[in-house]
Amino acid sequence: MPPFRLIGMLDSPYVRRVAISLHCLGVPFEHEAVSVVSTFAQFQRINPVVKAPTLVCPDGEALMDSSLILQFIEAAHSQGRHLWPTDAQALQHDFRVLSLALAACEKGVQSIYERNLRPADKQHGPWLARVQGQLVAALAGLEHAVASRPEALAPSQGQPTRQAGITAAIAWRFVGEVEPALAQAAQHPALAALAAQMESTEAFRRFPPVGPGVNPPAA
Ligand SMILES: N[C@@H](CCC(=O)N[C@@H](CS)C(=O)NCC(=O)O)C(=O)O
Repeated sequence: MPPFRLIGMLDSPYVRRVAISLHCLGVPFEHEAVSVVSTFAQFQRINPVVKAPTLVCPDGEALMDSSLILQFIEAAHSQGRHLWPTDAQALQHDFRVLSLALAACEKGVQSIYERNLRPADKQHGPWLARVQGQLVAALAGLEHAVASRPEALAPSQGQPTRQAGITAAIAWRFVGEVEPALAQAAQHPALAALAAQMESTEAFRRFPPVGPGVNPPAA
């Protein structure tokens, strides 16, 4: 059977979290760096819905949504390995962290789509301000949530072990590149420290957030 194929650019925080998590879970996969923007038609041939990440299973069935992909992998293909705590209170906290990190990613994506894909004369300032305000709130909540239990989310013996820590670190790096003025390390010291620890692990270095970003397709 061919391995799983992970389709999408690693500058997408969603693709990157799936790549790093699959690696940490010991699940073999092939990564195909296909962009939803600059190589839309190529992506469409793999998955007509054009959502990154797409996970093509060995039988050809394509799955979407990073959280669903990871839920499926941990349920069926990780040989008992998982990236979640078993204690109910710790799990609740990890879900809080993950939800804030995913919200920050979503608002970052909306911000770049508004600024980079929409023609300048069609951009809507109040919408961008709303999105940026939500992004600031998500980062503030994430900083607070990470600061309350930094050690639990940090890598252990050089390995990421918690999905919440992985995605918080990826979100921080992503938002820092998309909206650097909003992601200041001085205001988010716990998040910046967690991300620095994560980015130095082998898993994070193996899957750096490279890609063209969300540039408009060539005219
Ligand atoms: N909730 C989804 C979000 C994925 C997402 O929005 N991916 C972007 C790339 S960063 C995408 O597919 N954009 C193309 C589109 O939505 O048309 C997930 O967790 O996978």
